[in-house]
Amino acid sequence: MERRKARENEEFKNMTEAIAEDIVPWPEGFARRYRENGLWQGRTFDQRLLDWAEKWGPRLALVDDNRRLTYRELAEQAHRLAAGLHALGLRKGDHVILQLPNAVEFMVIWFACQRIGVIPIHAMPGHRRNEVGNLSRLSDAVAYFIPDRHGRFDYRSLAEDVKESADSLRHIVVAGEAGPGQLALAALEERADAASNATEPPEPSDIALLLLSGGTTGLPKLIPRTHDDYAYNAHASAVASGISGDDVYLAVLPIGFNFTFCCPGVLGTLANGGKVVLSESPDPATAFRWIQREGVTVTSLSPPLVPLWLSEAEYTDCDLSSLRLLQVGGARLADELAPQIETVFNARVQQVFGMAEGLVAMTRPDDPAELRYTTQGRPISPYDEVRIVDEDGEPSADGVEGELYTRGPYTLRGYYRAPEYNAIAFTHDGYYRTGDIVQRFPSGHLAVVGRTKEQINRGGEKIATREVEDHLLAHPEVEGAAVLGIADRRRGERSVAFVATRSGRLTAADLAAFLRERGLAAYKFPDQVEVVDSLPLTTVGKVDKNALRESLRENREQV
Ligand code: OOB
Repeated sequence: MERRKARENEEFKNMTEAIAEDIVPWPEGFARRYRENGLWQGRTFDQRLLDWAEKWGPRLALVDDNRRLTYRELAEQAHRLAAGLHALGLRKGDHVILQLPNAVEFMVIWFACQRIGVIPIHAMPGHRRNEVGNLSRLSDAVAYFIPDRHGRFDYRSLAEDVKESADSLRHIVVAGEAGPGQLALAALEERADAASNATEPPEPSDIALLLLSGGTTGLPKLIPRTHDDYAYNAHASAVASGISGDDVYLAVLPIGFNFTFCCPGVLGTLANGGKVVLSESPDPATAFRWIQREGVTVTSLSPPLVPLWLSEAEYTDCDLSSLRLLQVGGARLADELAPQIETVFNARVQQVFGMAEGLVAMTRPDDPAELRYTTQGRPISPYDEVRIVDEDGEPSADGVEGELYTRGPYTLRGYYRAPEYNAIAFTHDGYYRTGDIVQRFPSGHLAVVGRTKEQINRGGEKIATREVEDHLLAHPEVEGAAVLGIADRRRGERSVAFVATRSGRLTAADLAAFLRERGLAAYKFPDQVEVVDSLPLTTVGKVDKNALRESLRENREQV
């Protein structure tokens, strides 16, 4: 255990760049413009929650399998927990990791943090020791919030494991039954001290949360989002989706995902006095029962769920007639599925092309069918600036595809603690290089046609190929590793690992066991492993991924 801890710490240190500047703010001129034009409203999330509780007190805000909370109850519970967190020693600017399923607790903890300026980091349910450990070390997180068990996985032992190699983690807080040395969330609420009311609240321009980037490097990147910018993201998304107080939003994708949380998702619905229903599973049978029971009007899916929902809809006895808008995003939706969604659900499809880094594009419910079905929408804000460039970074001619660069009122200006990476991820005038290849139509709508970044999009789940390669290379029998994404009917893309080994004895199962031992999230395990004697190189000595891709094609043709 000690050796592993030392190794993981060492590996992390070697890979982390010199930490100079934590956060890159918007230049003053931009910030002033966003404020003067009312985009940034100068309210923190705690102030907003209080406003909502005042306006819509007795209305239902949140519903899950076990609880139904009104706006007033949500505010009261968040405030009580904020006092409990304060009594525990959490202070403004502290980082905490949230890894909870879709349940009311997520929101109570989130708003409790906002009240005292504690910054939540949204981890995904599938993340394991590698991801949570790296996040903790990068952010010096002091607390880690987990369920006891979820989806047959015990998060309490994961937390113990993470704690071994993350020195900053002082508290493991468990929604449910705590393990030895861990704290039960319910007990925390009772600890409340009044002193939290006296602490200095956060500023609207402060960081409210850190989101995880899909990543292109060996290590995770964190995205700072301020109260001002994130509230605007929720607002502009809600306008583009036509959200009102009559809407009922169903969260089926993980709540910590930016799409589900803020586009317009949970926050955009709450900001308008609607009701949010939290489903523990995206399975259509479960979701359809929610739709019928709560009168759901809007939900969001990733593309691989669409065929499952379409086929279940043919047999279901549930009444789905309340549904008016079905959002799909995170990966490219096949053109032929979009019209099917509208026919089968008698609802509008809304394509959403977004990123944790900021920019969100959406088709609008009243766009012509052609645009709704074949594009990924146009930016949600008139202040979003979009540039499409060729390989030299020069503007592409109109309609010609190129890499998408963007900056705007809710798009980051730099990753957290990553000055060296920031130097390449942004242009000198602050545009974020998205790594997405898009085509822009005269209406401003974008179609995502490819990618320059070293990333696999496995049905919405992002995998940095470099990260998986680094883990494979740590295996003593592995001499070379190359991971690439290939087209897959169900997920859009799947991952293939080419592994060079002298012994030739390695199997896919050996490698999966090895990656599990290293604590890598299972969705990053290669879907297919090809053991080879050596990897082909380009003339400059890099692994020739095009040749590998070609060899897969040839193999397939021979079968
Ligand atoms: C969303 O956020 P991330 O951070 O997990 O991933 C962002 C990347 C984009 O840069 C793009 O490569 C891809 O995911 N992407 C899409 C897409 N939506 C996202 N590619 C094609 N078509 C789409 N509709 O995935 C995300 C965040 C907020 C809202 C929606 C999605």
